[in-house]
Amino acid sequence: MKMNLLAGLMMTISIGVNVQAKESNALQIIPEPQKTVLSAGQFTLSGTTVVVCNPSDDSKSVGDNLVGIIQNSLGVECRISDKYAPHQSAIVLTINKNSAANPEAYQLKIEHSKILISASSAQGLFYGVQTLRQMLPVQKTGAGTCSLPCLTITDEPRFAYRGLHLDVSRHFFDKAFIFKYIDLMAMYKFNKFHWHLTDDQGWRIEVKKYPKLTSVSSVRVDCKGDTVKGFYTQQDIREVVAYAASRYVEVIPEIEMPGHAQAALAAFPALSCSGGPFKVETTWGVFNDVFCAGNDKTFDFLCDVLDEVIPLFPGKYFHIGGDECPKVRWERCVKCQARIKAESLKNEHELQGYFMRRIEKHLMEKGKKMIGWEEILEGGVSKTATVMSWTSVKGGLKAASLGNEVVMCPQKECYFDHCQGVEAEEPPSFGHGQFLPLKSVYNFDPIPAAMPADQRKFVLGGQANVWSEHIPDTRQVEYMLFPRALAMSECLWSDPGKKNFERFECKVALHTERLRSMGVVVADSWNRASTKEKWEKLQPKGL
Ligand code: TNX
Repeated sequence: MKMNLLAGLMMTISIGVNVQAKESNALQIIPEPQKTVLSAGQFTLSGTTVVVCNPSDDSKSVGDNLVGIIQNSLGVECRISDKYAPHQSAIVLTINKNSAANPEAYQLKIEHSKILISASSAQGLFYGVQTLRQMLPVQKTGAGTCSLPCLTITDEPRFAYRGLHLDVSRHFFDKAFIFKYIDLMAMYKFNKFHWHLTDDQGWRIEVKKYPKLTSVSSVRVDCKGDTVKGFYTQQDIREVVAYAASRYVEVIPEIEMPGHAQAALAAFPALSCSGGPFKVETTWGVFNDVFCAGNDKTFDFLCDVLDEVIPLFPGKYFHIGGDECPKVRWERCVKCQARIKAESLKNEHELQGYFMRRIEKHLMEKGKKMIGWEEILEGGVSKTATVMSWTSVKGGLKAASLGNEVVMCPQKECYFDHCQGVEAEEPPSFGHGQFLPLKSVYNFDPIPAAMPADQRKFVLGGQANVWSEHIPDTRQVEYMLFPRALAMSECLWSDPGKKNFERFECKVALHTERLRSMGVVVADSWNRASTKEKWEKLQPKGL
C-alpha cells in the first residue's frame, strides 16, 4: 500500500512536470542549451522578487538589464539589492571571477524560492539572463507575476564567433534600426556584428579628413530617379559600438578594398587606374574600376581612412573586404605593372596579395587583426589573417589547411538575401533560383565533414550575411532575418548531436509570436507546404 502511494505520488509529480514542461516556454529556448534538467516545483516571479547582485562587479549592469526585462514583460519593477536574505523571493546573479570556465558559459538554476544565475564573467551572466528572458510570457502581460518550472540549465557556446552581418551600403538603415538589430542579436546570443559600411553603391561612414566620402560617395540616384543616401557620423558609430558592447556584441567594421570601391572612386577618381570619372553605382554586380594598386596615393588614402576609423572600433577584428576584385584595369595600368615588376610579383593575383599584406601590416601596427573574404587567399595570404569563406566551404578548408583562422558563411546556407520560399510567393531577393529555406540554414555545420580533425580548431565559427541589394527597408531586413537567424543561432551555439528540426519548428512558432509582439517582422515561408515540397524535391535521392 505504502509503495503504491509512493508510486502514485511519483506519477503525479512526473505528470505534473510533463504537463508543465509542455506548456512552459522554459523548454523552448533558442539556441538550445547544452543541458537542461527539469525538477519538480516552480518559482513565482513577481514585483516582490529581489534581483541580487554585487555592486562592485559587472553583475550590477546585468542586473539592471534583467530588471528592465521583467518590467517590460510583467509590468512590475523588481528591487536591486546587494544582499540575499534566505527565503526571500530572489534572482541571485553571481560572477565567479576565479573560475576558469569559458567566459560565455553560465548556469541557471530555478529553485522553489530563488533563481541562481552564475558565470565566470558578466558576458556569461548576460547569456543566463537572455535564457531567463525567453522563459517569461510571450506577450507582454502586465500581469505582475509568472511561474517558472524548477530546473537547472548548464550552458556554453560551441563556437566563439557567432556573427550576423548587415550591408548598409546598397541600402541604408538608420542608427535606430542598428540598435534594434543588435538587441535582437544579443537576445539569441550572437556576439559579432559585421557592419558592411562601404561598397560600390554607397560609402556610409564619416571620415573627417575626406568629407567628399560622405558628401559625394554616400548619395546615389537610382534608376527610378529616387535618391538613396545616408551615412553614420563618427558620433553615431561611437553610440552603436557602446550599445553593442553593453550587450557583449563586438562590432566588426568593413571597409572594402581593392574592389567594390566605386562609391569612393566617384569622389576620388585619381585613385583608380583610369582616372575616371565615375558615379556612385546605381546597379548591382561586380565592377571593373577598383583602387589602383600601383599608386602609392591609394595606400596613403586608405591608411588615412583606417587611422580615423580604427579608433572608433575597440574590437579585435577589422574587415577589409578583398572579394570580387576584377583584374582588367590592373592588367593595363602602367603603375600596376611597374609595381608587379618592382615587387617581383608573378601576376595581378599576386598584386592583390601584395595589396592585402600591405594593408594588413598597417592594421597590425594599430593592433588590429585583419579579416577578409576568401579572395584574400589569392596571391598568398599571411598566417595572421582570418578568412571568411563565402562562395562555399572550400576557401575555409584551404585556409584551415594553411593554419589560418576561418569564419564559415557559405552562401548556400548563410546568405539571407536568398529566397526562403518558392520565388513567386516571396518578395524580390538576390539572384534567381537561389533557395535558402529555414531547414537548409538549420542543417548548416560550420565544420565541414571533409575537414581533417586536426584543422577543426581553426574554425572560429560562422555568420549569416544580409546583403541589401534587394532589401529596401528595415521591415524587409527583419523578414529576411527571421526566423532564419534563429536557426543560425542554434548552428553556432548548440550541440549538433541534439539537433531535431521538428522540435525546432515548434520553438520557431513560439518565438515568432514573441518577436512579433516586440514589433519584429517574421516570415512564415518555412511553414508553407510549397516551401517544404520544394525542399524535399531538392534533396538527393537515396541510393
Ligand atoms: C557576393 S559575398 C558579394 C556581395 C553581394 C552578394 C549577394 C561577397 C563577399 N560579395 O557583394 O552583395 O554576393 O549575395
